[in-house]
Amino acid sequence: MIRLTHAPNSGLNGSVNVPGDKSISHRALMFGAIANGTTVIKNFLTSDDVLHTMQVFRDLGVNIEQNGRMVTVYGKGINNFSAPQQPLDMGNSGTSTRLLMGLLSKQPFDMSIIGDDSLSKRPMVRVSDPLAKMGANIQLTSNGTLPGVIKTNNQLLGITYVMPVASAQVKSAILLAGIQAEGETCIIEKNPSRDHTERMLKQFGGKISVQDGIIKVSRQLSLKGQCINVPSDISSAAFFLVAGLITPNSKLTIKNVGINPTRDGIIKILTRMGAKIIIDKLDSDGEPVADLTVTTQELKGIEITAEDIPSAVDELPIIALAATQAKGDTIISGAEELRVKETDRIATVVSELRKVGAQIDELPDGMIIHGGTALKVVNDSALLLSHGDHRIAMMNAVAALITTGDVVLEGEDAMSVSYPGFLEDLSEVMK
Ligand code: SPQ
Repeated sequence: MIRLTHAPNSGLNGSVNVPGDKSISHRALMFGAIANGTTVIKNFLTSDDVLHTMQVFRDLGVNIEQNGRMVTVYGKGINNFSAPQQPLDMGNSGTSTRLLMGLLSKQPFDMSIIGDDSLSKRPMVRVSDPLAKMGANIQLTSNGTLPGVIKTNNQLLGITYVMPVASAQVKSAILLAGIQAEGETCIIEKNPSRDHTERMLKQFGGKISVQDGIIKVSRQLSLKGQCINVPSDISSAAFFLVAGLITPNSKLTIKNVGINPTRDGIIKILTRMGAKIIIDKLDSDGEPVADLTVTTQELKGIEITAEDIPSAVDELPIIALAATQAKGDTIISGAEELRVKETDRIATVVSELRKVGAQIDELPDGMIIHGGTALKVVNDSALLLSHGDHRIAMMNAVAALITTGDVVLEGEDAMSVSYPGFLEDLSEVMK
């Protein structure tokens, strides 16, 4: 439990290097492990989720060296893993679980998979079902959740799969099985989700075709180790973008942020809300990157609908906080996926922001945020909860910056899932 800090009258100022991208760090480990030869990953995110993926590969016999944010993976090729001696522990990480179900769906031994309480409530059938159609055998609980077992399997067949929900994790699981399958695997996406897996497969020398929402891969087992520069995580940068916009007298630059067009919904949404974000593009050899600068600005309420969601899905909690400070109402719809994240993020955003006076109505698939509310604790002090969810913990810390009255946060440890050191970085820009 910690007491959260209010922003000083001089605002938030300076520049921030947020840590490496979580989605890309997971994938760099995965491709590094199944490639032949050495992969060097720079600006690797050393957060709890990604360290769980790293431990899984060590349990499978892959040699991985870590020196701070530099990681070296000695790839074995996909057919040379060793049977793990204990269950593969995914911790809190949906990305590890779902992508690894696909990647490990054709191995000559059984693997038990477990996760923490939150992960053990999240839906996994969305991945095990299409993988079963390809020939995989993944056993889950009767609720379709972890714990599970990825059973021994020696054959996968390509499928054509129309994505029922926009999900990079489902898409990536099928692609990672598809590169081991006989025949072609074809995925049809109506609303594009983040494409880091597709980009990284190419970077490792793989073949993939992506056109008009149709993604095709076939069997390819000779990927080559690479050097991967991980950009800073736009989902972590989002907290500073919003903090800089809503805290009086602020000017913040967030350095070297990944601005992949399938991830940059936060920039587009805040721009539609009236924010001027200076985007200074930088040279890069992989994913596009830029320095982003914001100053305190007036925002206006907007409508955020289903097609906006995939590229900003993890940023909706902090966008909801920004909307409490905008002029007019913000309506978020088509965001029912938020209900199956680390927490039900519609319920947890509404419950926590209401404690500091925000006016929010909960909808089945989103929320209506009534803007222009000066945040203040409702009684003498507010006890905000992270509910064990990193993004809710950080949203609470940013809300506290502009809240009148004492704000205490329970469960701040959750931040280490994606951003260890968040509170330290925040206090640096308050000096
Ligand atoms: O890994 P996890 O727990 O699912 O993490 C979250 C997050 O907030 O960091 C979601 F709760 O990010 C997902 C994201 O929501 C990471 C991800 C990826 O790396 O492929 C894709 C998104 O999930 P989905 O279900 O839309 O595919």
